[in-house]
Amino acid sequence: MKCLILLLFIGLSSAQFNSNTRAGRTTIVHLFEWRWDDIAAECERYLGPNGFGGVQVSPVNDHIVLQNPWRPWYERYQPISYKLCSRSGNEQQFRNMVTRCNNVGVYIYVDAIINHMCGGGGGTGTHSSCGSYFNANAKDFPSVPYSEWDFNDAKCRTGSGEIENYNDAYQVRDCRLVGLLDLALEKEYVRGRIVDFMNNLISIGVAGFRIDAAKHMWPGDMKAILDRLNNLNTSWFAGGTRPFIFQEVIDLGGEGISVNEYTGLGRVTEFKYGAKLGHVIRKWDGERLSYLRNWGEGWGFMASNRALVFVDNHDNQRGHGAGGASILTFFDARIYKMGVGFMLAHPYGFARIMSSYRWTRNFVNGKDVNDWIGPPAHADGTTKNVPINADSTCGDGWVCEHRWRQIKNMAIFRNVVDGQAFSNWWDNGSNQVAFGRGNRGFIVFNNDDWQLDVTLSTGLPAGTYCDVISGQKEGSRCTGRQISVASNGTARFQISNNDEDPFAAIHVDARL
Ligand code: QV4
Ligand code: CA
Repeated sequence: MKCLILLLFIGLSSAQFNSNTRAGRTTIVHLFEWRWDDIAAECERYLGPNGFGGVQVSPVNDHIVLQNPWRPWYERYQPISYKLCSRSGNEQQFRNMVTRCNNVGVYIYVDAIINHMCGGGGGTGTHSSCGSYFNANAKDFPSVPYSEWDFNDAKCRTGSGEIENYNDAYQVRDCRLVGLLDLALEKEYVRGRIVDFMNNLISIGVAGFRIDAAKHMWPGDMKAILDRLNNLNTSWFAGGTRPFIFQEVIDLGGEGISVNEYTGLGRVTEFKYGAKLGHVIRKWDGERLSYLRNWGEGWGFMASNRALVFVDNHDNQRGHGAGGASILTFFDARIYKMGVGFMLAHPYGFARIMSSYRWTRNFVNGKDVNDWIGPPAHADGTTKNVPINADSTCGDGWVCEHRWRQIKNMAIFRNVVDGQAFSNWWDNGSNQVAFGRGNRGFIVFNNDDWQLDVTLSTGLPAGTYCDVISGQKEGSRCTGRQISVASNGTARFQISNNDEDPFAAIHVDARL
């Protein structure tokens, strides 16, 4: 009996840490600001066939529409109600997307904005994506409905009503984050509205949630909400499946709030990961790739089975949030591909790939004053569709990092080596490193300023393999370099520091 209770407890408590992705699918991709119709098509034509596990979508609910600056991406982080009409499409389009993606085994993860509503200066009127009336000054959101009693201002004890000191946990949870009207999450009524919103999404078929601004909510309030979420829709998921939860908590160390307060509730974003990896690959502060030997917990990160990892996200790729200038993004494509390649080859954490749109940066005193620019849009503010070019890249300003050959192939690599141990590490004491994943895959990086030419133990069975970075296996031929693994498992690698991509990766599904 004791055993049974213990088993039940482990079963229940581990559930929300599980990504719910289909067996053999190990990554999700953030299709930032994509329209629902485009995501549905992408699931069917690209993500499903290439083994992606799911999509993090931009906020799904009714949000403010801002005109100064013109239609910034961040308007979607200012909820007006929990109706499902957003800049990405209406409710019917959202439902259609969830069904079509689920049907090809690519699951949907919703960015849930439950800490706050719009900014206190958001004015009054019907300038919301659903056209809902609201009055931000009076804290009146009749489409939920919320009224002034549902907000925190009385509890907040700073002079400005804003978070002024991140070392004071009370301010961080009870005051306004950049002026956003802060919800009183200890109120049963408020919890109920949020639970209804999230359970509605679960009934539609989503597989989990990114919890925005989790640091700004008391863990106890969050737990009360998360405990009331329903199991996933059994049209697609096994009975009793809990929603996957990953919480946005930025903890680079040295603040009043630690990720440890949240790791019991679900996974947590590991922001040290991208910040440190950026330093290593840029070779800043004396960092070098050889130091990655004990990457993961050895670097002071949270436990691997609690971490949601990413090289960049929609905030820190444009200087919002945390991480600073070290963050690797598509703007530095060559080193970005190495960073994402490293993340996808390495077993630490559950990995999310970023997929962005391009904007023109304009640095004034070190800050990009164009950090607000919204997605590619028509003159009336409607988001543009994502056109696919003949070479399978995207047009109209959509970057589609997930379609870059090297990144797509490394997402497949991660699936192929899933469950295999980190093995056969090698380094030259500088910036040339290699490691394997059991007997399923092997990767080699040359981030030094000279040639790499070395024979290494790969752990792989003998054979001729196609490097999935310089090319890929197509039918029985290889469009990139070929690597032969001898019967003792060794292979010679030669990677020039001038190669277009100075790394190589082989795995058992790319054997010729
Ligand atoms: C401004 C002033 C305030 C003033 C207010 C008056 O700065 O001092 O009180 O006007 O109304 C936008 C503007 C911001 C403006 C605010 C309210 O940029 O200047 O305040 O709106 O009108 C995104 C953007 C924010 C944006 C917000 C809401 O990054 O710039 O604010 O959306 O539109 C911390 C948190 C972390 C957070 C990170 C960015 O711990 O949780 O900052 N990350 C998440 C999301 C992020 C989002 C939010 C949280 C808020 O990933 O994208 O912020 O939902 O580290
Ligand atoms: Ca709060």
